[in-house]
Amino acid sequence: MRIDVITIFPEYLAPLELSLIGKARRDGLVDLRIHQLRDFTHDRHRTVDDTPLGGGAGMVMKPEPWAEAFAAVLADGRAALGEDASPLVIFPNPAGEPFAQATAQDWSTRPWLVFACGRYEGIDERVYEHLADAGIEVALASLGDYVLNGGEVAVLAITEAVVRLVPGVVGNAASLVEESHSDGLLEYPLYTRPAAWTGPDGTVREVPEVLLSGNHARIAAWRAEQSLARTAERRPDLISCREGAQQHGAGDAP
Ligand code: 6GU
Repeated sequence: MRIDVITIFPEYLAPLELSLIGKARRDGLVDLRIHQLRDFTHDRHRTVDDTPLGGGAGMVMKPEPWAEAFAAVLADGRAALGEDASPLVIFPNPAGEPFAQATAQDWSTRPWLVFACGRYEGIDERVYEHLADAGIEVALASLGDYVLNGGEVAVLAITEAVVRLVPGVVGNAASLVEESHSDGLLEYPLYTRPAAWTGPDGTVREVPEVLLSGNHARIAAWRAEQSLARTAERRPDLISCREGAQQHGAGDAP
């Protein structure tokens, strides 16, 4: 998979050298390239923003550097992946569609993602029109209902969620199956040794007996029940979502 990131703060993306994503890059599973948007300006101050037309607070990102950056990144990617290759261009944006595990699953199968990090109040609307008219698939993605200063932190989160699903990146693929959100529910509680733990306050806390029973059917049933109870408590919205999906025939027999 190839990933390009266009940003005015390349240093913000330094953590993509570390841990699982760093290893995936070194192993050749992900070709991740970071581009400085200011390299596509032509004035002495390397200007990427201007005041909003029509008035208003803050600044808006100018279209010209973005168009030049996309042209360069598209040419570079096509030289590597083939002239017919076309990326999914993702704009992290609090006004985007919610990014969720299903989105991560989808994007992990794409050969080429381009992240475009906006700053200030946003990017001139004509940049989106220009890409769509050029036949390029565009997505606006939001991490949740709050505002960050720019797209960079969202790119860190989205890239981590996507890249760990690329085959070969997580050593034990089974660990991706039972985690939170993989089946639309939150994960069940986890325990390890010791089976009876004496905490610093002297309280002895025991692991639920069923987990020591060796009865795999009972354990699976207990975990399913815990997942459901925990989801109902913390994320009732996910339960109504599942009921909606079932009513709409998602689980129906053929
Ligand atoms: Cl993707 N970007 C920004 N700037 N703020 C956000 C966000 C994204 N998701 C939630 N807040």
